[in-house]
Amino acid sequence: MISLWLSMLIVATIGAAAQKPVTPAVESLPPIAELPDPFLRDDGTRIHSRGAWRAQRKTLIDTVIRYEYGALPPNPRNVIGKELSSRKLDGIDADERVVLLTMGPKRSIHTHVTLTVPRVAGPFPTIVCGDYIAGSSTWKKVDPAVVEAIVKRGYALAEFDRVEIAPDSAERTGLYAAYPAYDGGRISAWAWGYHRVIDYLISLPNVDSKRIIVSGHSRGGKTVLLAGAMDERIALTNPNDSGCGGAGCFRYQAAGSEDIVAIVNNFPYWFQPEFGRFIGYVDRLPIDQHTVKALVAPRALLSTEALGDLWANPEGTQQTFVAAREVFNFLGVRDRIGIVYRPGGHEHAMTDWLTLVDFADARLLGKKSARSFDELPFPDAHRPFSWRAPSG
Ligand code: GTR
Repeated sequence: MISLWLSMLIVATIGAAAQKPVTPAVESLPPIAELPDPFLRDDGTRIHSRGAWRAQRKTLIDTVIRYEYGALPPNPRNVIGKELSSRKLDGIDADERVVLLTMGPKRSIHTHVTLTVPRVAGPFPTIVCGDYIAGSSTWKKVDPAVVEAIVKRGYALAEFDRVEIAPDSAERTGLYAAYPAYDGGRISAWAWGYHRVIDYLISLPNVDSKRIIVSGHSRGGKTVLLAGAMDERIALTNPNDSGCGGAGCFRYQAAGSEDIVAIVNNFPYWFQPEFGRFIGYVDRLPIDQHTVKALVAPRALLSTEALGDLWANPEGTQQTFVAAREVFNFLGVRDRIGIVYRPGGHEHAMTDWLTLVDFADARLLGKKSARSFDELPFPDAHRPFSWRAPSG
């Protein structure tokens, strides 16, 4: 009898441990109809001084990680780069080096980095993009015309393959094989990949370690938003058409846009394993995507968006911009958050890259610019939040 009772207890305990509920009872979380107030502490009081933001940001990071994406693996502090090839590019005044990075336990995780650097004296602000996926017809190397434009403006470009870090599927290869107990989603795993590529880049003399820029498209844009939110070495974060789970909004869903049901049904493995519990309960999310944007402050954030990309919720993305700007405002860096819409659909277009370089010139290099980076295409009358930055 005792042994039966004991074995039942063991089974129950193992079962509970295996389930590890991250979001135990979504139904019991308080509903928050509007975009949650990022200045509100867990104890119900609001922060009032800029000095309190650091601790508040830390709490918000924990909340975002816990409820939405899942934790990033630890920093292995062992990234090594091995040059595989080096050449002068045809017709562009730049050198291209392909470097194999290895990292993690037994250095079993790898990614290839293609680094394009102008042939003049550096160091250069460097744009990191993880969207160059070997063998993919969709996720290709940045177009040579774009590379040329970036290099001519005095920037270096480091492209890597995020899928070598972790597969875009539920398969447990790459980072997931190296850390068998790891259960964060792919967006976290890929963001970790960005951080490891940056570990390598900042060791290079011709990379300006104070001006690291991350840029990515769509699911790659969701990834850079999280990467930039979590890593203060990143000076400028640029999600492009990143939509649901990126710069978009869960609570403000314009017609035709991707919602939590669609994204969790199609890509459950992008998020922490229990994120799907919020289906039907997005008002119980303690955060929304403006919170993730706010974590980037006081560093720079530019979202580049397309008016015709309805699936990516351009209107909801404006709402998260307006809400996150309250935090940038509060910290005295209102112009470090930007949003730029172009006509057209879902792509990482030349004009998006040029907008990024214009914004970087102005906000990272202090160059004079006549361009504004906050022209809002949608009426700003009905904001889905009533709070404002504390007056301090
Ligand atoms: C879509 C997905 C989007 C976006 C896109 C992409 O299928 O619904 O969230 O990430 O893929 O990455 O191109």
